[in-house]
Amino acid sequence: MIETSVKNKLLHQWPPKYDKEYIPDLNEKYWYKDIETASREELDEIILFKVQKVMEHAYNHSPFYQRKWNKIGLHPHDIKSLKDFEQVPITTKADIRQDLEENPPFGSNVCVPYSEVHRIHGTSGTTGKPTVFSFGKDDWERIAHQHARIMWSFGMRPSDLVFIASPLSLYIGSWGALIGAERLGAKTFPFGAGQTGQTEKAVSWLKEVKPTVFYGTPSYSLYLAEKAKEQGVDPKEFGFRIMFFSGEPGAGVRSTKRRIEKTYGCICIDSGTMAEATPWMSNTECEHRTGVHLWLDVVYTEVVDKDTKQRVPYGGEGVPVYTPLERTSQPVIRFWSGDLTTWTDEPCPCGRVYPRLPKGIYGRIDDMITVRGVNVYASLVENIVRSIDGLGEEFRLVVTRENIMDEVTVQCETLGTRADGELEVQISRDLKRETGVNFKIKLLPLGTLERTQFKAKRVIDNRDFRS
Ligand code: 8LE
Repeated sequence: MIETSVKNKLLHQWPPKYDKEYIPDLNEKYWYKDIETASREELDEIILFKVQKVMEHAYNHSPFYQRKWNKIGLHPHDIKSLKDFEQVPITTKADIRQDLEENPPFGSNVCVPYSEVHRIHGTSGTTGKPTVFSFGKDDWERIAHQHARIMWSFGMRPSDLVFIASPLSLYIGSWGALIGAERLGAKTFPFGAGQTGQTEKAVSWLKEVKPTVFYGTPSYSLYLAEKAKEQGVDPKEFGFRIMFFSGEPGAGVRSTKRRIEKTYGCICIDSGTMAEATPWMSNTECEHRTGVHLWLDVVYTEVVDKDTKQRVPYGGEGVPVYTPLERTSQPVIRFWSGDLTTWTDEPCPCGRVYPRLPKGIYGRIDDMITVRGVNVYASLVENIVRSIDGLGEEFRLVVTRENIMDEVTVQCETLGTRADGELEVQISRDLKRETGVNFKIKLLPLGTLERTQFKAKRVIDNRDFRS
């Protein structure tokens, strides 16, 4: 079945109503060819229409945004171009947290009546008050639809069986992957992760059931591979065709991507924005894996300077700021991610109009360590550690301050196949070449560092800033 002229509809209808039964012809490359291969001008026209509508909706239904915008005399009617939109104030996690404190339990930004709330989710963070998310049913269906559409772009089809290997609780990642796969018509296996003994069980289930697609965190996939090998199973035996990831850097780090693809014999797809910006798959690689595409008609993503907050040109480095364009139940407008990336509008062989983050998201502003004036991200070290023969996958960066000098020790595990001295020299030389900084190296036996079944925390900052 072909749905005609979606582009035209998107310029006249908000929130958009999509055909619930539609899927493209099986050998069709695009879900909505007319949008995905539109010109940049046509895409911007759709984005502007949706930006205006979602702002109007927020202004009419969200006391949170009314307060925020009234304070500075901003009205959605003032936004006549995407350039105007760049002046709309940013919304931060702290703003949302404060609102939740003042308006418990759901905050003052839920724009549908309580009776229409369909799903409650939350952040899985361990510090502070968790953030609560309320999704209306229509939003939930639109999220599923957009995720299905994006999954199509990396080659998922209804004949696939998708193994979901991340926690099926508060974490919106697992649910977003699940409902997208269901909407696409694929079979799903919501296995979960995080319980004691679950990974060993995963190995035997995978051998039997043979899912064709995997979803989880990159750290977890490497841990699963380790567990499989311990049981004498080659991870290639699972038969994954596609493995897609969100939640942390890794799938966009060159050497990690290569390791995952080699270990499993699959293609490795990077994806993911933030829970608040759901549909979080709006940043996702296509089958060509040239970096995540920004599906701008789904979530309007801008990359802005971390200090001035002004948009950076293509080629520049900055912080992604997200505006989901179809959310009626809990819209967020220009949501600050705190992540770091670079973007480009150079074409991709897939032919889509969407710009890309060629290196994905490679760091967080608050996780970046500045060592003697040089900015160092865990993912940069990851890229080097995982490209060196003789090292395991796991590593840590431990930062200490001796007198007034910062020292960073890179701890990594050896496979025992090469002499320690030789490895130390290579690690230090490669790190120095990439970063210009001298690191201390500490080699540990395989299996020493703690593994995670979810998102890894690899930077340990032991500096005491009080003295
Ligand atoms: C580099 C996107 C989702 C639902 O999987 C998720 O992890 O959302 P959550 O829990 O709100 O965490 C968002 C943060 O995880 C981002 O700000 C970023 O720091 C990190 N993150 C998520 N996906 C990626 C990522 N970092 N690459 C990714 N693909």
